[in-house]
Amino acid sequence: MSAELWNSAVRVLDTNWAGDHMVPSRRLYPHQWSWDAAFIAIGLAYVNPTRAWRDLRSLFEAQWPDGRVPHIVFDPATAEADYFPGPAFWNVPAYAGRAARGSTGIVQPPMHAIAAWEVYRHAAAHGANCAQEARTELEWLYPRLVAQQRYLTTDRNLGRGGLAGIVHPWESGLDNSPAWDEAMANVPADLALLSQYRRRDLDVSHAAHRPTDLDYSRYVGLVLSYRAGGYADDGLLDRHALAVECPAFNSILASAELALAQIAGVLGLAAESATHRDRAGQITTAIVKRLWNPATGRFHALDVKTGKLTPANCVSGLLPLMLPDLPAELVEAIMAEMRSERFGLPVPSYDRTAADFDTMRYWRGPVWINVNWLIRRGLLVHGFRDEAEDLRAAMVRLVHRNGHFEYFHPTTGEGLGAPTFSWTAALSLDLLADRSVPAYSKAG
Ligand code: 9WN
Repeated sequence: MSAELWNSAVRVLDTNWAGDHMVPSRRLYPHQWSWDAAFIAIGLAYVNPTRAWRDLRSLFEAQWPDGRVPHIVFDPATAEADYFPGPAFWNVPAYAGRAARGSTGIVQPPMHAIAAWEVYRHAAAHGANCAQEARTELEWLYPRLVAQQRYLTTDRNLGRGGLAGIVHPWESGLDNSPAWDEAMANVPADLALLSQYRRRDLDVSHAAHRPTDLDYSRYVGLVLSYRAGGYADDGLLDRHALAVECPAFNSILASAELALAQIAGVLGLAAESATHRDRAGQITTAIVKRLWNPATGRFHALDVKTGKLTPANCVSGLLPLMLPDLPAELVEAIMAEMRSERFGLPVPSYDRTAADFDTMRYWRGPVWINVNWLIRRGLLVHGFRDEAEDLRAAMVRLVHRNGHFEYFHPTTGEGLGAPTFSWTAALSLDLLADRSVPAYSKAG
């Protein structure tokens, strides 16, 4: 089974390679996506580390002068009509020597320091040339990864509580999650926008799987609002209709600091390494202080505009398990939630018992491999080795039986969305290689 799965994963990654970057899927997502590139690099490290580094480099070459890493880097060879909203809609000005309309102006979860560290750790296995390449790439990436963290922890500290706020559901990577429903209800929905700007996702996927028109009109409106202010973050909270703090995004933000601590250590930057560890601790403390709800015993997203925690019980609330310094009773609470009938392994994107749990629709029920990969990492960080192994086996089975789909039906396992999806293939390689050593255990 594993050779077959391995080979099929490699084929997907070969098909989706576009010269200097990987597309998540040829038809549905024909550009480069930010957090996809990180998950993809983690898998490419086993079969083609040079491509893993190239993909990360292509993404960071599009980094903005303020440090933000755009959620999509547009491929100039792809027609405007092939993805909506495309380069003309975002209308990003030229920056740092790059042509105008080269990227979007929003971000995605900062998975890249974690990816860079994972690729570096594996490169040594490919011999001296790869080890040298890894060192060079790590040196190139390090200041850029630091700038990315600076942007998120400073310019995006919209709630002034030490966490990064996101201003569009697409920034979460968990786009259509019920976690945003309450906050999105306060965002004006202008359905007329969809006659002006036509959705293209519905041409290449099922309407029943994708966000509704009402959601999409809000997505489009939020981009127009951010764009109107030149994608500036000063005073954004007052003029923009959405600002939320997501437990998953911020857990990745803290984990990125831990990865940077490792990277700085390898680069001989001992003082910086200590600073990154401190920052990880500070973000962890802020996550607990701001996003934990003692009444529900769960982590929730915070609506920064209203100051209220949103009620939905989503997979994002389980991701603080990635944090090594999470207090033991909160680790236990997450584990109890995960083991309950509301979730289970592999973990669905939303509480299975919720009245609006939807087995098909984007981030409202189906299983995603990248999120489960992060959960497995959390299980390993806290020493839950048996469950980590169960989850690894469940993910491998799911992909082997159903294919390298974008996401999976949470009860039947049927593959849904794009059929040859890059991060599913890439993370399958990592899962098959089965590195069960926790990267950041409490013992260090
Ligand atoms: C919008 C590319 C991206 C992923 C996201 C996923 C989906 C885009 C969309 O696809 O988002 O960015 O059109 O729905 O939700 O996590 O990065 O694979």
